Amino acid sequence: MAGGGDELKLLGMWASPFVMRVKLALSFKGLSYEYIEEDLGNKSDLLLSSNPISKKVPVLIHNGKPICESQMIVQYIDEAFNATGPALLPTDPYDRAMARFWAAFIDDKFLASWIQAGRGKTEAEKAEGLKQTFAAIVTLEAAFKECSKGKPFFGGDSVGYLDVALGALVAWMRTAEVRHGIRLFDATRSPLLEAWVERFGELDAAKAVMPDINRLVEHAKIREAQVVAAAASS
Ligand SMILES: N[C@@H](CCC(=O)N[C@@H](CS)C(=O)NCC(=O)O)C(=O)O
Repeated sequence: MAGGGDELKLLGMWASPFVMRVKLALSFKGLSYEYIEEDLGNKSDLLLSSNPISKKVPVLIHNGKPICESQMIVQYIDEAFNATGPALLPTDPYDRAMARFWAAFIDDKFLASWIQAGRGKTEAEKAEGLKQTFAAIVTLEAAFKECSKGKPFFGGDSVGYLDVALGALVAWMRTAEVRHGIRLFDATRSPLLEAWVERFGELDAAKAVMPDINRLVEHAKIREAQVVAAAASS
């Protein structure tokens, strides 16, 4: 599959931004793999046995050995296939630490507040979530400036670990724009990220794995209705 006798299987769900990270990393590295779509309402035995801790996708199975958690998987791909395609993590230890730090920030601050903006229990909670999301974007704008060192990507001249971590959310950002008219990266708040998001979306390796936005919009509507119904019945 991946070449050199390696067998790679990815357990995923098409709309998941976490799965998208792994697809992007494999795509940028030029690695081939078998993709297995999971029904998260009826998880396969392979998923349950491969990720007994959280039972979530993505799971990458390399020669029979499962790796879980999107960020760990992308790091693993970069290390296990360091001779294939571009390096994703920087080589300098300090820059590597910074890339990992900002990737954690993307999940713990930016994504967490964005989820609150969409799924908060009250309007006030949602508004607070959106406020925190915009604050996180301003911080990420500064991180882009620091990591890219004036070049087009977080990784410099070519995409790196943070481009993958944040790039996986691009399709969902476009979906939010279509559904709610909210443009997260814009010229006033984050001009560098606004330019980055366009540049990233134009990459062939990214286009190859990005989900269709209309399909994502429909999926998001259904998910939202399910969340509302679950909240009403609890
Ligand atoms: N921190 C995990 C999050 C993965 C995650 O939340 N996956 C969702 C799909 S987007 C999932 O598998 N949900 C099924 C469940 O919670 O049972 C990662 O980065 O891989």
